[in-house]
Amino acid sequence: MGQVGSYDLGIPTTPLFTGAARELGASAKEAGPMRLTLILVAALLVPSTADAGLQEFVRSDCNADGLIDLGDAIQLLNHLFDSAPISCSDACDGNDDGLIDIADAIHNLSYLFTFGPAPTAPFPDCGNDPTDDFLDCTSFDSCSVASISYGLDIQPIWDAHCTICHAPGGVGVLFAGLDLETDSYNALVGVPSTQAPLSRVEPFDPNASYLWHKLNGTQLSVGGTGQTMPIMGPPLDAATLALIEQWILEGANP
Ligand code: HEC
Ligand SMILES: [Ca+2]
Ligand SMILES: [Ca+2]
Ligand SMILES: [Ca+2]
Repeated sequence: MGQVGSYDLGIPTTPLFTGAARELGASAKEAGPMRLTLILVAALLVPSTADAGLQEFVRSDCNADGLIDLGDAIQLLNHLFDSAPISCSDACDGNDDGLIDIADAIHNLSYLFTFGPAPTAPFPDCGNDPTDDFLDCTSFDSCSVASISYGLDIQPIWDAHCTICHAPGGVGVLFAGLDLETDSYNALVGVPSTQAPLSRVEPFDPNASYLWHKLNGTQLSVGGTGQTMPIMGPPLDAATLALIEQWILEGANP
């Protein structure tokens, strides 16, 4: 067992097995030959169905942000050449051959830019991997079931703390153009701020959401201006802020 790799174990180098070895390569390099052997043996003993996890994903969305774009190819290349971590290897396997390699980046780019074939299922909706392999998907946030309801959980916060100013005729509408009473969801999500070069709410990204900075007093750090919200009222308590943060992290769903 001193030898390392698939050959001395008498295992044929099927694409599936090569995939497992490549995936394990980065961590095994530091761990040394003995450890690598153990990992390889362990990988062989795991029945291939163990990989059919419950975490749903969208193929080709390698950085799991809910969008298929250039960022996915970049994430993949960073992973291959710089060992950048990925939370869902299955999603990065754009051509679904059980390997994460440069062919997936090419598949992704040719789909985006030259009308190449679309990724196979699960795509474009969330789902499980229909073809078994050694790749893992430990987490994929944009396919997790949202637990926060905008109408039930978030709007009541605005009603209690904000609409005294942010309703038609109020100073928050007059001076910042933000109505949090009438159709507040569509006034926030993906809508540019009137004060800073950010969206008011950017799904999945509190730090790119100007509203989040206005609530935390960090509006100046992102090129914004004015008071911390709510003006005149006490700041929102930690639990309320955490709820708003979670809502944004889950994708700012309606
Ligand atoms: C007492 C009135 C008042 C209250 C209460 C208030 N605001 Fe404001 N809000 C303003 C005014 C006036 C501005 C513009 C001047 C400034 O930013 O200081 C503003 C600006 C904003 C902006 C910037 C909008 C943009 O497009 O850049 C956001 C976001 C905001 N408020 C959110 C809130 C939230 C959320 C609450 C409740 C937690 C709240 N405000 C409570 C008066 C208020
Ligand atoms: Ca993506
Ligand atoms: Ca692949
Ligand atoms: Ca697969």
